Amino acid sequence: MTRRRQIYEGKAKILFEGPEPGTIIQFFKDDATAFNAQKRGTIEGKGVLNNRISEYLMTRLGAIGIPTHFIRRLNMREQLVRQVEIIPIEVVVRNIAAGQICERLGIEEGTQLPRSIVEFYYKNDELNDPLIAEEHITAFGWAAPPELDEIISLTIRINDYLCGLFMGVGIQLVDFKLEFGRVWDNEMLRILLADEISPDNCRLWDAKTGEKMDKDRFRRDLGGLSEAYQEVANRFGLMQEIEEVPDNVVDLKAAKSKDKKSDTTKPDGTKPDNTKDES
Ligand code: ADP
Ligand code: AIR
Ligand code: ASP
Repeated sequence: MTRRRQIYEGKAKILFEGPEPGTIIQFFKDDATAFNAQKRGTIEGKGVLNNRISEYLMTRLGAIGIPTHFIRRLNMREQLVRQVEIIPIEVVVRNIAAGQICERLGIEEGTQLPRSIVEFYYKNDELNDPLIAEEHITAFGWAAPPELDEIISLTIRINDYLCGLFMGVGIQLVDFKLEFGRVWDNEMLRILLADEISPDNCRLWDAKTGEKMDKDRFRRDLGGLSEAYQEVANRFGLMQEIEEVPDNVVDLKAAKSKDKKSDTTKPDGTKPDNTKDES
């Protein structure tokens, strides 16, 4: 297999040039970071799970008319997406108080918010992704006013739909982070939902027990990381096909049995002979 050109390596994913102009490949790593990468670790099998969970959620959102960057999943760790110009804003929706809002406003974790709250953070690791107002976004030209209106209206629709989708499988969608980007379509500038939607950027609580099923298990050293991500996939009926893949590709079985075999899938486009490739 030919090696592909790497465009970017982030904390959780690597981006490669895609097969056609205007496309890129997202490779999902097992690396986990928190608190602006001050805390680092790995969650075995996370890349495989997030690739599949994000595919599922983006596809469901696409089906209700949300424009997304997702094209198709290529294999266990990679998906093909449309390349966008990322708008440097992290859009956070909060339904229940958790994380930063509790510290900032002195609200007890788990408090139902009077209504869903949309917040914006400037996507800038050096500045620690500061909370910003809509005014900053338009004044500094990070997004034009009509783009911001579109982002907010898409975000509200995404939240309504995902709350119901998660509740249907016994999970409360506490909060989550979205990223959007621009593409040119027939000389029209459009906004697409980009990046990923997975337990890395959502807070997900079991509706019955309140158990955390997301990256807070890593942030707060709660253990059971792979198991929590697997349970999210399992609730959506996505685990069976993941488990059917040979052990050495996914390493989920090893993670389950606490066997520390490493994942042999390579991010440079080369793969072991027995990798299941669905492209
Ligand atoms: P980070 O950059 O915060 O460390 P990741 O490791 O997840 O995060 O890297 C993925 C990067 O790819 C992010 O910076 C994200 O903004 C960017 N990205 C996501 N989707 C697209 C897309 N469709 N086109 C271009 N860039 C994208
Ligand atoms: N998030 C924000 N920046 C990066 C991520 N992943 C997500 C968190 C959480 C929500 O946004 O995963 O679901 C709110 O995070 P916080 O830290 O602002 O409370
Ligand atoms: N800020 C994000 C988190 O806490 C990711 C990171 O900073 O690395 O999850």
